[in-house]
Amino acid sequence: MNANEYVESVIQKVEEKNAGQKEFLQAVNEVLHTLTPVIEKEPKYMKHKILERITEPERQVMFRVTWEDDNGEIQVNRGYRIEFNSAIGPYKGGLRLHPSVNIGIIKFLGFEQVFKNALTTLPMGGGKGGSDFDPHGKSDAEVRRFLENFMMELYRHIGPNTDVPAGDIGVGGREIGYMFGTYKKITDRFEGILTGKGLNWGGSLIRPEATGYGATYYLMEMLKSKGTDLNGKKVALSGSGNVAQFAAEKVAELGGTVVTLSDSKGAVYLPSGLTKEMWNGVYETKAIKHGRLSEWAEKFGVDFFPGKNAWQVADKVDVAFPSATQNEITLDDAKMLVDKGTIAVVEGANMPSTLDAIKFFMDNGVLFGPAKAANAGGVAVSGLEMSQNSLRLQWTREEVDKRLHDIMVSIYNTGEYYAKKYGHEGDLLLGSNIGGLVKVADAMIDQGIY
Ligand code: NDP
Ligand code: 2IT
Repeated sequence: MNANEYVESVIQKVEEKNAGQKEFLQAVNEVLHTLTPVIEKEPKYMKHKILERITEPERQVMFRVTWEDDNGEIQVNRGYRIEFNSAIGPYKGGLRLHPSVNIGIIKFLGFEQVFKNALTTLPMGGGKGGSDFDPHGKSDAEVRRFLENFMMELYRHIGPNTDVPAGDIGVGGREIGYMFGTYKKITDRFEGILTGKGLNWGGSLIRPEATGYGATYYLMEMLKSKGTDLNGKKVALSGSGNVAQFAAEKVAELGGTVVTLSDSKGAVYLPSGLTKEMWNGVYETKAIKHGRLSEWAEKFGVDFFPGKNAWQVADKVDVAFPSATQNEITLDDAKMLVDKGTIAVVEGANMPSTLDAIKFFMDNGVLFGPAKAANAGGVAVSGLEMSQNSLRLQWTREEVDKRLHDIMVSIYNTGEYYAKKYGHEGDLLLGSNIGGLVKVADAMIDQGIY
């Protein structure tokens, strides 16, 4: 069997075993197809059945979460924790709370996380979890009661050297706090079982900012490779949550103009850019009050376009910076972005571009910064939070930001290096996938057959 046949045969087996898990199958297709050149040159990966092993989670936990809403009515949700791969360190990855969450979504996220975490240079395996609980419109007390019950099961599967969850969509500082408090109450142990903790109780400076800042640092490396930077560039951001907020802040700081933001209800267009005052308002509306972008738009006298996405509302886009959710850039969106002048796409969200959209960008010479490299800054600073917890120390803002910046440059260089080494110079998707694979696969081989 040659490398190509091997890759196709594994994809086929994964499709048979995981029928209906469309996001997971999409992620596997995207990654495995880029690995052919390394499989061809390194027969050990086929011999050790690395692709069969790396696409099968080590452990999958699914559980019932029962809680009481404010009317005293009993509600039932489903919880997940998928411990995907621990070859290079404890399972690490976020928890997502969104009504769309199902096994296929958590598996795609866990699979991506394995490669992403390997790229960070830090010793972290990959995992992901969450629930189909919808935080929108829930009171603070309902969110707390849900999370207490969620942690009553999750606590037995996690630990500072076993599995360390963090935030993702719908999980920020408030949620991490409720979960940490519950874990402590159950176990009587104060330990680093979650990252994204509050600064007074073991959190790291720069963790809230890390994904958005890190993706912007990565974007700067992409632009530098073409002899340019962010000055005068119009940047279309999607989402208005954690990643979008801090991407917006850093883009503006480095000379770019943030022309769009969005949420699940619609988008805003800001032809002259997001000001500092507007940014403060977004942070207050979304991060503190858990409100809607339309409320912010009304307050600041900005037009809100219901049902539209960020790509549709902007007239001109130099850089597209998807930071909301998966598959938010379809082929049609990609064509529209290229028509609007897009020269670079940097993925703040996980798998925001469909496979045909990615191909279209690459075929049209658009610089493409793939999610598992570009948005790895969040988990990287989570890794630094774990280091600080182990040392029982807290580093300064400057120290963490510098380490984050260095890690993002290293991730960019790894992608470039492997793309060139395997004959696809400039293809950061292929280079990053191969870079992540070789680290994890070699560790798996070293550790025997398991
Ligand atoms: P938040 O919950 O803070 O924000 C999510 C944003 O995306 C909100 O504006 C939300 O709108 C919007 N959104 C969510 N789902 C949809 C949907 N189905 N359609 C349209 N818009 C949607 O999450 P984060 O900012 O943390 O996460 C954003 C993305 O970044 C995700 O893909 C996540 O996996 C990824 N990521 C996050 C990291 C982190 O450290 N937080 C690290 C690396 C990647 P609304 O408010 O209306 O729901
Ligand atoms: O997708 C991601 O990398 C995250 N949601 C962050 C995970 C983490 O453990 O910080």
